[in-house]
Amino acid sequence: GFKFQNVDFLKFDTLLNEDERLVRDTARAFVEDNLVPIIEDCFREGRFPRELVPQMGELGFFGANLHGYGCAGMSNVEYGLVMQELERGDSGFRSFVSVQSALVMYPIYTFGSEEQKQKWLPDLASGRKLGCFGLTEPGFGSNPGGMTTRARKVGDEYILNGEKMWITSGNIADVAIIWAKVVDDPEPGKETVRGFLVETDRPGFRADEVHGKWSLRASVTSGLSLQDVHIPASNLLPGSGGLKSPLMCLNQARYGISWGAIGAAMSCYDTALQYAKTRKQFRNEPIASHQLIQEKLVWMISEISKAQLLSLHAGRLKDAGTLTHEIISLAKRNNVWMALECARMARQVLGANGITEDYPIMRHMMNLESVITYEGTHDIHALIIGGHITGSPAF
Ligand code: TGC
Ligand code: FAD
Repeated sequence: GFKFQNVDFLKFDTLLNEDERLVRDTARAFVEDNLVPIIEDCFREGRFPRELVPQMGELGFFGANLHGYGCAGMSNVEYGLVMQELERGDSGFRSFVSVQSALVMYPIYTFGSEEQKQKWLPDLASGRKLGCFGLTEPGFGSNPGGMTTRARKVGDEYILNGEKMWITSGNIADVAIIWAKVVDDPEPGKETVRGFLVETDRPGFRADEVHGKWSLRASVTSGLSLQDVHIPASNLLPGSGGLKSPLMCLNQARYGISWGAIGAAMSCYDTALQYAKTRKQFRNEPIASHQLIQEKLVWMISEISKAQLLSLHAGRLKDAGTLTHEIISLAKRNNVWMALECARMARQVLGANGITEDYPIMRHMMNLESVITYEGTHDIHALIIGGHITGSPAF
């Protein structure tokens, strides 16, 4: 592989303030020094590099855009730039941080009681404790509102039953945020989706790792089973209520993914550019001098540049409190798609070398096949945007 050279066609750095550049450069150095040297081995071996967790906690990467409780209190643009750099390393590695931050810490921060926040957030921020987020079920992926997991209130406990599938970090989590329909809530015969803190050592809770993935191999993915899991009533996230609550968590994660995908695309583009400048064919000149190679490189840098502006705009809106979930859908959908196209083009620029683990491209490509599916598939985001602009939901 090649040492990463900054990708900045648009003088994008002039749109960032000093703090934002500092955070980005810190995350970049962390990834170069710690993740890049081991990630190919991790991916091949199907191993999550857990040894990097304490250092990430010290750098403030977990719950980076939350305030207090040991969190770094970064702006949303800074948080996005961290995600970009982590995914420049590996999408699976970034997924781990997305889940810990956007899908575990954010719901505790937003829907939790003061006691729950004090108990969990500092340990999750430091990485002493890890979490997972259980929304998807074997029969309900794009349509989580159909979930069959149920919680029944019995005395001062809830009893949970159900199955969750495709749960990132399921086998390494100390705590699972489980979304379930509470029966007879708010009145007999009705049901409301709510979030629960489920410690993973509770009797009846089981996590089984998914094997045979050709994507996100450096990330743990699990099926969860809950059979008569008793939890104290105080483990309910009291501010949660309705499908809107998990969807609010997804907004945080999808926003981060829009930045992360730029990182994966940058890695592919930078590799292809450096390769094209050195590889010679036909005229004894680098393949970078051929028009068709240039066209691919130009497509990539054009799309990366547009994606940077899109995510930065979304981040500025988020910092101003005016970002909508439809804009997030547009950014997630566009940027993951463009990253996957970049990976496919970059792979071709490298010819046969492109299929090996000597370069990061094929790994990014395989990873991005998950990223374009999770957190709302490419097509589901089209339907979210389409429903918004036409007023006719087409699900
Ligand atoms: P619908 O009737 O449209 O909405 C229910 C209620 O929620 C509101 N709402 C939102 N609120 C906040 N943020 C959003 N993004 C929201 N979208 C909708 C909506 O206004 C409504 O509120 P109210 O007050 O009227 O009740 O619900 P629906 O059942 O028709 O479903 C709509 C749909 C398709 C948008 C949704 O279900 C969806 O997004 N499906 C995709 C599922 C998904 O993304 N799952 C992700 C699982 S987690 C994961 O993949 C982690 S990967 C690891 C990593 O992050 O790296
Ligand atoms: P389906 O919903 O079955 O969709 C299959 C196809 O049908 C897709 O192309 C979809 O776009 C299309 N489709 C569905 N409905 C419609 C429609 N109405 N109109 C047109 N087309 C439609 N979930 C969690 O809760 N927590 C996690 O931590 C988590 N991590 C994940 C990690 C990985 C590696 C992966 C791959 C998934 C993860 N997921 C997680 C699950 C992920 O969110 C779901 O896979 C995703 O929401 C899609 O659901 P599905 O796979 O069941 O596909």
